[in-house]
Amino acid sequence: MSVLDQEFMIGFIRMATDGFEHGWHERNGGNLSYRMKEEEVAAVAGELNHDAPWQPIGTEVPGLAGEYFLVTGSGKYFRNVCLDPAANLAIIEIDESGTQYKICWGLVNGGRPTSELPSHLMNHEVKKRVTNGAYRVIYHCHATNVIAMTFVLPLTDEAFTRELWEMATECPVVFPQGVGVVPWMVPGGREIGVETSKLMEDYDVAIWAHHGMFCAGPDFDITYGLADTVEKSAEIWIKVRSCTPEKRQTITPEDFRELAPAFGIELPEKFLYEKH
Ligand code: 2HA
Ligand code: ZN
Repeated sequence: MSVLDQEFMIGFIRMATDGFEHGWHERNGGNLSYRMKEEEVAAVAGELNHDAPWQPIGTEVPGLAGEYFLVTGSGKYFRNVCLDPAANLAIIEIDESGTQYKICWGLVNGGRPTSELPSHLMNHEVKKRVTNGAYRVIYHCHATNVIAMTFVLPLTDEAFTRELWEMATECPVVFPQGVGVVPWMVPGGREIGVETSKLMEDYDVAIWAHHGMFCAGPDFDITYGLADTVEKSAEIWIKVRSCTPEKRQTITPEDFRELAPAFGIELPEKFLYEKH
């Protein structure tokens, strides 16, 4: 079975297409990466080419030594992924020091892995460690309403988590750890990756002010569903704020405390502060 027929490839392409259709990937915006399972690497081994030169990642991820990732290409459009995966995606291998990568498949018309490779790999390294290898997907999208919120709310984990939770009862169930926020920073480098990956120690969602968000998860469904849930909540928040400066009623800290045991989740008290 060819690389293009593999289940992980089909899931990856579907997620890229869904994200584009949702309006979160204008032009070359956003990027996606998937840490392949050993058996998936073995299944496509005959199509991987190891002749390309090693290239610097721009950061160190020793926890990912020897891993293989399917990633979107830098400057490539999510819109085009489903039409020509081999031109817009790459499978890369990480070297034994965790400082270099090599393109083993894809980008057939040239190119490099996503410009956010340092952030993706640093997030993967944290998530692989804290989930004992369960998490495999890192997704960066330019979700419209989440970006809009970063012009209005204070850029704190507490403010964003609480407002997003209040907008839909399912939200604290879907992301009980809350969300982290990175202030505006230059994208594409190691520094923003360091700040984002620190947040990934605690959260599955990191919001980049005036830019977008990163989501992490074990598979494509859960990671895409997380981004979708956060963005829908942000859309409700923007709609409410567009109607009125103050909510007339909402889900209260007491309501959240009642919800938590009913759903078998723990909601950190730092998000259940009294307002005003
Ligand atoms: O253009 O989204 O953050 C790709 C990006 C950079
Ligand atoms: Zn971006």
